[in-house]
Amino acid sequence: RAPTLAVVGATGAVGAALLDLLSTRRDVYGEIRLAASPRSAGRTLRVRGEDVQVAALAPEVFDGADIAMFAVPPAVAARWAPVAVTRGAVAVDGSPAFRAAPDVPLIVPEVNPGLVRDRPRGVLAGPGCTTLSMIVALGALHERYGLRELVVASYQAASGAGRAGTDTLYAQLEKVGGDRALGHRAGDVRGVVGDLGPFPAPLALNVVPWTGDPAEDGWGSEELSIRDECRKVLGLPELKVTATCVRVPVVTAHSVAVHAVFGERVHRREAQDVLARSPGVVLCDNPEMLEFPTPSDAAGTDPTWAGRVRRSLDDPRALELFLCGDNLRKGAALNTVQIAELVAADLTP
Ligand code: 2RA
Repeated sequence: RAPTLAVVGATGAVGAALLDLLSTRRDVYGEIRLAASPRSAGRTLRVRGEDVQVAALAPEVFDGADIAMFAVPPAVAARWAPVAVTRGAVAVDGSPAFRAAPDVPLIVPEVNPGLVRDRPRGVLAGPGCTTLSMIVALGALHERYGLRELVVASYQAASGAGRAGTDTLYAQLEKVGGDRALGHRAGDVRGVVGDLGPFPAPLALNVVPWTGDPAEDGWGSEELSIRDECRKVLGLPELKVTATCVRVPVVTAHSVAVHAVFGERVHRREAQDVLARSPGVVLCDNPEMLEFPTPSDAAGTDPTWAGRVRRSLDDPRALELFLCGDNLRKGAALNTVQIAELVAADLTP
């Protein structure tokens, strides 16, 4: 019997991407059920070309389900994933709720697919969208050269902060649009954008060197998460990772500038070949023709886009590169769908 899938959080932005992916990828499921908060229950959504009514999230949603996908805030996942497991499903969670738990594997199917079979709590997690914007390309380079150290700066899109982030960016852009007097004096943009939404400073006509919550010693939580997640996914608990997270006025698709140090000498052409041959990565690296990845070209697409590949001038073991990936697709929905497909294959005799 093909596995039964329950999708929890079907009505959010990531949920919409999930349903799109479930409708366009190879169909490995029998029944697909949709569930959401009581506020969104009762709506009808289209999946695999059929209308499916969204049920209110309740324990019975998981009865007979083999796999439960969660695209919900961490508190909801923390409460309901164990319920799904108790009712017999494997829970696949895209939220931060279980990422750091030592008994929950952190899966990126292109990098560590074998770990889906090891699920002591019945829960599998995927990393955050910023890690997912770079880890497929970095995993491929690690396999060839042996990664020793990462120094990264993110350029994170507004949609990473949810619908409130996107709404705030559009509202601010409307307020500053067309005013050529703006952006020349300290504080003039701040004076006109009004509501900052989820951001600590204006995002229109600006960049903001902060995402996540305050952590110790001046670090932001997202910067620490990137370090933890890269270490866990790559199986390198001692990997040196330094991240600086920056929000930019882009709607969708995160970008990351990477300085990666390896255990042996790297070669630009070979590194480009490694990236070009890696499933899930598209090499776009022809700077002479002004061809490189940009977030507006990566939005709405599935792969990690890799470009600006250079061997560091002062260290023959280090590469510089620029990566872009859609934070709602590979950064959230696609990774969850890929994990669930691996589980489906594992459950299907
Ligand atoms: C963001 N929370 O703020 C996301 C990253 N994980 O972009």
